[in-house]
Amino acid sequence: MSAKVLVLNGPNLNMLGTREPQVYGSETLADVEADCRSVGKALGLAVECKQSNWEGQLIDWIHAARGDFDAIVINPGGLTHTSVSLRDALSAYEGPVIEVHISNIHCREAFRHHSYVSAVAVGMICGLGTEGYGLAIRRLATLLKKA
Ligand code: CA2
Repeated sequence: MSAKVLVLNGPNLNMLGTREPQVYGSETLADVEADCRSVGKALGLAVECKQSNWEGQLIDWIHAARGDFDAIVINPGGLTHTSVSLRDALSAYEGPVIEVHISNIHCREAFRHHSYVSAVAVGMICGLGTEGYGLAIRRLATLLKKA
């Protein structure tokens, strides 16, 4: 049976491709999710993608992922910089987590420089555009093979 990877996107990422292309590129969320599924398929992983604008919904999905998904890729959007609760949920998840940001959060406003999530992730990719998601899935394929 294929290992399962959950790709989570947080608040406002449903707006991808509709505004601020200079920051977030021109791909839509549907494009990004299709790319994640296709990278996963090529690596023998089953990839499921979900997006919510609600912190509690993301937390519920992370709880439900325990025992169901082998790994998580998450772009928590603005919750990255604010949410202790999201970090606590990820910390209780037993599999590897990779944090992804489309933009380079360190080149932006000071309030984006700190992430509550990074400390509970095996790694973080930022500033590589939407390609970061596929790269995160590649790394998880390596980690899951080793496990
Ligand atoms: O660079 C990233 O991926 C971010 O996680 C995106 C968040 C931002 O708050 C983080 O600091 C960095 C914002 C997501 C908003 O996405 C939009 C996309 C297109 C149009 C409007 C918003």
